[in-house]
Amino acid sequence: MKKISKKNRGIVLVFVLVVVLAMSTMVLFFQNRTRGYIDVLSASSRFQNMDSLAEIGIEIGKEIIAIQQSLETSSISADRIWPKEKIYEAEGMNLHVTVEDENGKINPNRIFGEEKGEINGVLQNIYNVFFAVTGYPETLRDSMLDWIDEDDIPRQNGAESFHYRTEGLPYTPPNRKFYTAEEILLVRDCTEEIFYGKDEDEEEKKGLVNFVSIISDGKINVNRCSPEILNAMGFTSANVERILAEREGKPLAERDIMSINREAYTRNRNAISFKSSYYCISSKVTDREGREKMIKAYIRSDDKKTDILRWTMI
Ligand SMILES: [Ca+2]
Repeated sequence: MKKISKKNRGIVLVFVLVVVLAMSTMVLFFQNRTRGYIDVLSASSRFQNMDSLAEIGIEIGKEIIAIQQSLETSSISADRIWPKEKIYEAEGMNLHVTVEDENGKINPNRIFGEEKGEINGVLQNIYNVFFAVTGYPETLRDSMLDWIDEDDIPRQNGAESFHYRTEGLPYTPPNRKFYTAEEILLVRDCTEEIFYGKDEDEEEKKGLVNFVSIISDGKINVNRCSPEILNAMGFTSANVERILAEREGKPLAERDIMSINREAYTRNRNAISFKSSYYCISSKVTDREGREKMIKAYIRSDDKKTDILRWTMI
């Protein structure tokens, strides 16, 4: 069991106390009813109680973001490895909180501007080269863009409604931005193995979900993104090594990246940032019987405030 901060431990304890109280009151109230009725009720209350713990997980995630944001700029000893993961145990339930930096990823939604036909060419180029660098299928690369773009004309390696109908699928591309990352699983040639990656123990490929965001502002934070994305921007392997080594000590600023590779930086400048404000918090609760509840919240957080942009319960 990992250490829980005093504040979090307090929250969890108060929460557990409330639930235990509520449950014992219920049991007392219904003690004369049939056993089966009580079982049904306690099972449903168990689910509510899992929901509440999952919501606490989101609050813990927001706290992690705030602490990390201040630590990483003020302390040289800050742990700058992302994503952040915390595991807690309470009353036989397991709470697993993961915080991912959405500005460390490529957002295909942002390749398309607000105006009709408006394209962010710099981001599109990073996206295309990224697929080449990592070896994900070109058909998936183009089909994801066809999924978003408003026309029904397939790209060279893409797929529009005709393809999905021919495959006998009950859906066609919605021609709008991805609403959740998991929606990518519906796109032509996206398998679970591609999306989630293979087993890490076997040191196999990382999943696409680690590189693609659907919520960020389209800027990629060079202080947090993966080496594969830096490669896709045109930084050489030697450049990438230097960036990773330097950003471990302190966040890089524009002048630092300029001194590493001015040409690559200048070409991608419009898609690069040095700070993050978009995050995804996943909070998963597992009970003794192995039942799971998961909440995923997309967050925008800057020095002034933290807002939940979108929230899904799985
Ligand atoms: Ca389309």
